Amino acid sequence: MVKHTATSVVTIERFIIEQEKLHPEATGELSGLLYDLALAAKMIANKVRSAGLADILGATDLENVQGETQQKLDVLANEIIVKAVDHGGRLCAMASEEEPDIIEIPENFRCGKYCLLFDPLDGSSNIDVNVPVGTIFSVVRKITRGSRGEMEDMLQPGRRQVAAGYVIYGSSTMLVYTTGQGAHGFTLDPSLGEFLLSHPNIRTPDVGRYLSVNDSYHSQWEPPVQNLMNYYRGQDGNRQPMNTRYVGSLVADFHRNLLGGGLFAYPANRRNKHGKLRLLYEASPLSFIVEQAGGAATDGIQRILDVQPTELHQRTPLFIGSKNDVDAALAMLGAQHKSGDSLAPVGSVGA
Ligand code: P6P
Repeated sequence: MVKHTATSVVTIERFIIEQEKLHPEATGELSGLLYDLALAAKMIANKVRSAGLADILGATDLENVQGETQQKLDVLANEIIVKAVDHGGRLCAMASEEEPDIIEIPENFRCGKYCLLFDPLDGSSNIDVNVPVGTIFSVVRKITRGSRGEMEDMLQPGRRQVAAGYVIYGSSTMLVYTTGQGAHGFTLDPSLGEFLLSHPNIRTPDVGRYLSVNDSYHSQWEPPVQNLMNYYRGQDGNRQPMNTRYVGSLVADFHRNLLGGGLFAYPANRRNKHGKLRLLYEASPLSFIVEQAGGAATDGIQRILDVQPTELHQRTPLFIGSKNDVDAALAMLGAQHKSGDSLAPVGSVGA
């Protein structure tokens, strides 16, 4: 494998081609899909950057499957991704946070062997106040017979992913992805319109500096979760206190912690009994990336990548980031689950 450093000028397209060479059996379909996703990211970045100027700020009167008012940029980002990938012949179906059901490939387009699941614009409630937002995507192979994708193809555990990535539209636009050969970051050079390799082989520190959690739910967490957060804050004397950093935009919080070391937690609480974040197109892809960077991710009971999905938009509790800190979550929450005590299982997964 060619070892790249951040100083070599490598476009994402060239990097994808070199990665493809690591798989002699590769047909180039996955590479083509990744190119299309990089193009979609550039198009969404353009819209996000100009959102303050054009009349696309603010909510539409549409509601998405989550019952949330759709931000206009959400709608645009969803359309951009679908139109960028639906005709390339690499996909047999798609699923989006913004659409209730599977997105079929139009009859007049050829179907391929992959399924794409994505959150087109995560954190969209932050759009109007200029807080970084992000796109998250996950790619799995079709496992059912026939040419068109089915729900069974979508409901695969995260360990079956063949690729995962996110785009953060922040002070710069970055795309981070993995195909199982490490996690690699590319920064968009707006003057070239190219994603250039800036963070080859990302490694996340074993011990986190930052704790990203919404403390306003503290009273709604089960006691083991409260104890875990006190541990992270050094209140029980067993750990150097972590600094709290919480943007309220998953991709922004995750990205900072990936590079600097940290733990992002969205536990189940009385308001979100199964957590708030989505398994298939938020927790699973970010878990694939963090494990490729030496980190870990759990729902409090098991590895996120081992969770067997049952519904397209199911939610999951999420503890993700530096390995030692995720191990602490498993030790303190998994024990509660193993003891079978009366508390509701913290990592219980459901719709
Ligand atoms: P809360 C944004 O709405 C989002 O889906 C994630 O991006 C973010 O991490 C989380 O919700 C924030 O949720 O309940 O802390 O506002």
